[in-house]
Amino acid sequence: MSKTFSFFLGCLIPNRFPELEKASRFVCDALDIGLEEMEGASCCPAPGVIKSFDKTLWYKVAGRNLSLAAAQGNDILVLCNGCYGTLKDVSMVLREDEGKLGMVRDSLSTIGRTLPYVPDVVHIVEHLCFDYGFEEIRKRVTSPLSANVAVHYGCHLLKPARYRGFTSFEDPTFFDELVETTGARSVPYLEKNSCCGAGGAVRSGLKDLSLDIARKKAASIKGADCIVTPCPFCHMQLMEVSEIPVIYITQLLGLALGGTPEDVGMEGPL
Ligand code: 9S8
Ligand code: 9S8
Ligand code: COM
Repeated sequence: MSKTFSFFLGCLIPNRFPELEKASRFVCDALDIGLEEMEGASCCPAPGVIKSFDKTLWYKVAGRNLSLAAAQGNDILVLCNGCYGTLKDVSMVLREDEGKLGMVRDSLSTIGRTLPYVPDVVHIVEHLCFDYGFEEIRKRVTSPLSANVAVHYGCHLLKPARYRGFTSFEDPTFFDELVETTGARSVPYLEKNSCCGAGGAVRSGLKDLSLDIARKKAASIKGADCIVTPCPFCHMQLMEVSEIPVIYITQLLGLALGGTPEDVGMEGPL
């Protein structure tokens, strides 16, 4: 077993996209990545919504989720850019700012919880690229793919830059490289680095505008067989406007690692 994480699912995957959970468990199993369930985990809470309205509440609720992982002695693995944008960023702030750490600890003590240390938080894409490693993944690919893929990074995987030391948000390549370990080819497109339009509560508040942004993005994709996402929120948004299939990174990887479409929650082959 390479490493065991507390597995944070967030809201969208259990409620709308259980197939992304299935595919992610398949990939972690195939790569020997250990997952421990986080019983009692809540919404991260979503950065674009709660952080914008009540930052103190945002720290406290995220702190409670961090405390569940700390009780298991693990770092946290997330599958969603939004969950990463909250839990990673709060984890970093609490390690830098004793005042905020004290505030969160006081709040946790009122519900009988503690935060003995601040767990690190990693996105599954970050873990696979920078810790697990492309070489190790390539060794385990048994069914190479030949698809042309439009890679969508989303925002929170790349920003804020001060907490994303592993990449540049101007010209990131790590996700493309991960996709290409499967044999697929990442194709360039004009709006590649732009937002899907959903985040920051734009989809909830201004749905037409939000979908216009997504349509502009999807329309700039040429010559791809599918879009690959690292985020269930982007996933939901792009599915609504895309003429080509939208799949999640662990679905693509799962197929290359020998999974059947059913193993990765797909109705049929790519
Ligand atoms: S949890 Fe509640 S709404 Fe969500 S999926 Fe990702 S961000 Fe965190
Ligand atoms: S949803 Fe996921 S990460 Fe975000 S804010 Fe801009 S892009 Fe789509
Ligand atoms: C986007 C999450 S992944 S949020 O809308 O910014 O909270």
